[in-house]
Amino acid sequence: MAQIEVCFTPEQFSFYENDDAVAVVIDVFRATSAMCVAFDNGMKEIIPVERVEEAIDYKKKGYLVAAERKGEVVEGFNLGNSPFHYMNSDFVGQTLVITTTNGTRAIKTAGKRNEVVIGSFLNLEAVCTYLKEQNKDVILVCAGWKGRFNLEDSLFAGAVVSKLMGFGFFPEMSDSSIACKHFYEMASGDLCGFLANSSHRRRLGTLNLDKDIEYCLQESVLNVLPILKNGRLVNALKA
Ligand code: 3SL
Repeated sequence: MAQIEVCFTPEQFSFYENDDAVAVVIDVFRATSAMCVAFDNGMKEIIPVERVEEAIDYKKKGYLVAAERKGEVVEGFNLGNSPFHYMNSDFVGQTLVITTTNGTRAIKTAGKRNEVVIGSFLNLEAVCTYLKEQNKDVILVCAGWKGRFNLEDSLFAGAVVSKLMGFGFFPEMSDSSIACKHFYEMASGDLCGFLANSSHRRRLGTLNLDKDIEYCLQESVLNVLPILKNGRLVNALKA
């Protein structure tokens, strides 16, 4: 029977020794949500990089590059991590290079060993449909915040567990997946309210990014499935 586990920070990923599992990388606020929006608006591929210096090198080579630190667009760049930056038909067929505080690090960490799929509330259904079809072990990898647990990524992990069960797929649960499922079931119906006092929600709130928060908490509104292939994310559902 397939197992499902939640890894709460990229720093803990090495403890989850399971090369055959599908790793779903989660950064609800906001990296993986923004990536889903970019693909929904026709982006051809996304190259995640860990360091701002790498992003600068790509920019010098003429690439379209986004960089976020502390929730803000890094000086010298025009694009950051807001889903609203990517609601634009100018991106059709383009390649984006992106670095974010935690999200791109989580992708790079998981991608060294496992198949990587990008998850956010926005593409919840597409992710769960894929996981059910694969019938493999799953590691839900939360980006967290600088090595710490966060609530919104864990909520999404719980949403995946809950939805898979709704699809009639019953993986072997770990304590982490049971806990996250409970979180999600407590919050379901008012995700925004449940997260009212969460650290990242407060952090983004001070930057006047409440509309990003509300946008990122919509469930299954985008039919995209970003997967990592040779260091680049592509939309597996693109016709
Ligand atoms: O940590 C990250 O990768 C970001 O998504 C953080 S923020 O939402 O842009 O603050």
